[in-house]
Amino acid sequence: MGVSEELFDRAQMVMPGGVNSPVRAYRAVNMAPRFIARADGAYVYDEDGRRYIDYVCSWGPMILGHNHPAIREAVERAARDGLSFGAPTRREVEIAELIVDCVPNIEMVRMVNSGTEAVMSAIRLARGVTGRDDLIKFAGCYHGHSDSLLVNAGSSALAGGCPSSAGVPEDIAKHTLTARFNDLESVEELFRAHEGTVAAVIVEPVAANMGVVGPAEGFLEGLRALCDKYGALLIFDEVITGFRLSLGGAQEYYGVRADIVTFGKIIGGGMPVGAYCSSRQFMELVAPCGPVYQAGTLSGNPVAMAAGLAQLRYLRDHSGIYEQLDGRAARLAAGMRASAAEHGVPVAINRVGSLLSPFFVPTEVTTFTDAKGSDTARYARYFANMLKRGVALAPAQFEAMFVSEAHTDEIIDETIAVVDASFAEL
Ligand code: KE4
Repeated sequence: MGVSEELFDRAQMVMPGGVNSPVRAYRAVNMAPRFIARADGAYVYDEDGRRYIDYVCSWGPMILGHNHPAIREAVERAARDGLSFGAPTRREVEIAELIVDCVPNIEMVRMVNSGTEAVMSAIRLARGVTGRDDLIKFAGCYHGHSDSLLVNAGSSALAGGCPSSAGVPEDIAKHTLTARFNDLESVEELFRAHEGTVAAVIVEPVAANMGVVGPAEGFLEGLRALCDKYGALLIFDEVITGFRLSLGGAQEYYGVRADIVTFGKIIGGGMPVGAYCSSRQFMELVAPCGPVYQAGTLSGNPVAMAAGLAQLRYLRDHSGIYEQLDGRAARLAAGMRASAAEHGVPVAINRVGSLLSPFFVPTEVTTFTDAKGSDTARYARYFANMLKRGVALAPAQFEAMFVSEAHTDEIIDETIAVVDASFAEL
């Protein structure tokens, strides 16, 4: 029995599933989770001292790798001046100005403490702006755990068998309408059936919570057109894609403008931060300026802002990183495909920028239906093969691999070799 197993036994006595977020429990891969003691660069180290090349990257925030000196030093400096004041601070202004400078089509930012809170608030804003109640989301997309969004959700809600959570009143769930990702007709059907009642369409511009599934040609543009036609707002949930696909996120990457954009993960540099952003016209409906209420004790926390600022400033000042990450992820994907072909493993490797995921199916994966056809038992075996060889992946099929700046060419090559050995054993 290792230390992780001992800690897991204790954890399950005092925390649901022994974790503070379901996916970490490793239930989809049928093994005790690794308890991580520390991380540095591209590596995490478990409580037994084992080192893993990490492709979870805290589910996206660690785009520069772990323990980056610029971020660590910024946090240390900020912490020395106090942890939380419940008052406005300089760094909140600076990070809001930076986000407005980098991200197209937004004029104001409200900081919150998680992606869930950002999306929950964005939905409330859209309902406040339009005076409408209904929301269109896509089956298999995940937008955090607020009630309106736990309907046909992806990520661990899907993997854990509860894509529409218990505890969400029907009176709330009925306002969430579900369309099919990459199927514009399914969206227009809902608009026609709910004429004048849809406040917003919310989409992950790149679905990354069903595994990675990119938008079909014209899909995002089509959503923009349908929202304009039916008077609804388009919300891009960029909690994953924000500052990952490009400095300007998916709006810049695809050239499609959303009305409200949510962020999380990367903008916190590893600390708990989310944000929702829009035009001045819309954001000035948010308290204390207007009737849409939203608040938070630790929103804009000075230490969290220091971490986020350090990371976003680095990305702004090293914007060549996006081409670099794209190239490394492309090489990794190519290596995985070559190995799969050599070993006769039926797998589709989807990639968008530095996001990628394998689906163990013989066909391509361009829809949620395709993704759900993946052999999740084979994914579990693949996961275990990789873990025992020192590579830590998402412990569930319906997630993404995240490539960071710390994943050097040598580490990518090492990963490809481990993939090859793992595929050979599948
Ligand atoms: P958080 O509340 O977990 O910070 O963000 C929710 C969220 C919102 N929108 C998108 C597109 C997201 O991917 C997420 C959270 N992502 C998951 C990973 N699939 C977080 C990991 C977890 O749930 O533990």
